[in-house]
Amino acid sequence: MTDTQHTWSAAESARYRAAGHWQGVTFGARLRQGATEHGGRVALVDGDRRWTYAELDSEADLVAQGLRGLGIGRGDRVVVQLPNCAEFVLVWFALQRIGAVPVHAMPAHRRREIGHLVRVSGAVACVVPDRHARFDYRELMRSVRAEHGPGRSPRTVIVVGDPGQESGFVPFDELRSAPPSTADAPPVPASDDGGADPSDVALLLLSGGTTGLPKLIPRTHDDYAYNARACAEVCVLDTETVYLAVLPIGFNFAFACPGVLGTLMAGGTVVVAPDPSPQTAFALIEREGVTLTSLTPPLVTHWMDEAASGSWDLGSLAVVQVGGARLPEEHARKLGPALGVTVQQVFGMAEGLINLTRLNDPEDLVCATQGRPLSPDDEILVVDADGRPVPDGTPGELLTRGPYTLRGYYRAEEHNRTAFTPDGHYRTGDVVRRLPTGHLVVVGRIKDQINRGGEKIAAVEVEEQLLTHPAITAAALVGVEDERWGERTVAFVVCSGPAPGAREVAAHLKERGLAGYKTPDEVVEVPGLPLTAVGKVDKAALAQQLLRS
Ligand code: OOB
Repeated sequence: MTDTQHTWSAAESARYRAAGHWQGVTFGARLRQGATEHGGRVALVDGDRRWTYAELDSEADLVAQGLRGLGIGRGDRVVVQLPNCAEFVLVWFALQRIGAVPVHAMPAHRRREIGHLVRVSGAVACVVPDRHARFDYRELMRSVRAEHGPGRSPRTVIVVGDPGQESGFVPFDELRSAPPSTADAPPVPASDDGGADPSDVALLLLSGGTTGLPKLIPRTHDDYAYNARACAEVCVLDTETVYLAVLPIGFNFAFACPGVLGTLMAGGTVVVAPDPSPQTAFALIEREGVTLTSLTPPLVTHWMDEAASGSWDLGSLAVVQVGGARLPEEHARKLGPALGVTVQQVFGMAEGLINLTRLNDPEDLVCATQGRPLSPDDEILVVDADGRPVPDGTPGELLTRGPYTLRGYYRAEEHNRTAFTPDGHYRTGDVVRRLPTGHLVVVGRIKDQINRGGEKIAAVEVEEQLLTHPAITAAALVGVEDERWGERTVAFVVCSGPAPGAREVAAHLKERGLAGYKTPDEVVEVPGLPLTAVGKVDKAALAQQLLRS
């Protein structure tokens, strides 16, 4: 790759290898090993469809052949925007098999986010469903390509289902039936990973972001496999593990903490849930004997309510992980007894660092903290506004560095200058307290991001879009406490004419191509935005104003 890549120093890399964290094996090669070790075991379940490890491996070969036929190869980026379905996993491993790089998009993303991902990553292809949740992804891809002009980028759109008539749109199923090789086109030499190096970028994750649009996070084979394997060890996964993917699989939490990858690396079974409702999930738990799953806090209350109906047998479920946003302590205390499970809090980030409570931690630590770092080599600093370490128990910003935490965002030179300390610590923007046990309590944040039940919203991004409305002359997006979401979004707007209502604002942002979850829950017109002493918008004062009204 020609881009400047910020990565670990040679000394650090040597240390992580010597410690056994980095094992020097690509994901493509790991799948091959899995087929040898666990060949006949069930790896993946989606509805009535099942794949053993051997079948997953040969399916990845087939799809990989089709991808090569489309001219996709080592190092090429491919945006994967699929709901929870087996094809996500199949195409992900097929891309690994040819050394290509999946870019994890979310099903909720729309024209603005996908256009941005395609542009920044330089993606040659996108993988989408035909329709999902009453939304036509082929339309979305048509508008992304139209915006990108004559190059029609991305070149290829792979559609799970019916691709329609558009040129450049190909059905996923066709990839599996690539024509047999001929004398003119000899078979590509068999390879487990298209010649990828374990220190190469294996995938690009999305950051929740605090600036204009999501940043891309490069994760290497070495670092991401360690992430998944170490989480699998903490959760004591083995060949008997059955993991239910309820949250979107593109989300790091559900994919590798330990999620899909950790389960497959342990020889267990991954079951994908088509939606996160407790009814769908509980039926799958009963049918498949699910042992582990992961949730965000807003789902926890729904699950407890449904479990109270007493009509489900959740006996197989042993551990429920909760993360992505702060879990209220009282919910943490109720969840274990309500579902008959061990609860694990997970405070992680796509950038790397994962903290988890351990399965044998005392109840108070499990319920009142967000866990402790995954790796003995995670370096943790809690610092004051001047960057000086604070004593345990005192809140400060969390900085971190370690064997699976990024050292630079992808193609974001300017942002990288401020997102890291000069010695390579990532500034998380989270305010935490560290206990003497090493457990962290998340008490707030300094980044201008709103966490709506685990979905991250960069205030600046929405504010910029609000300003494109003809009547809005100034805007500030503020997160306020909310029973259901933890936080909901309120847009304070200053207007030059009649103020648009929440509905009109929603329609405007949709028209601009913004994902629906970024639409403000409430719009409040104000005569002007209050400023702090240094002239920044005083968001704390705005939040206060709302509490008083
Ligand atoms: C996970 O990843 P992201 O990248 O969507 O969001 C990271 C941010 C953190 O910096 C923090 O602000 C917040 O989400 N967060 C939590 C939390 N878990 C994440 N805040 C309070 N309590 C928690 N338990 O959200 C993520 C990635 C991997 C595993 C779990 C979550």
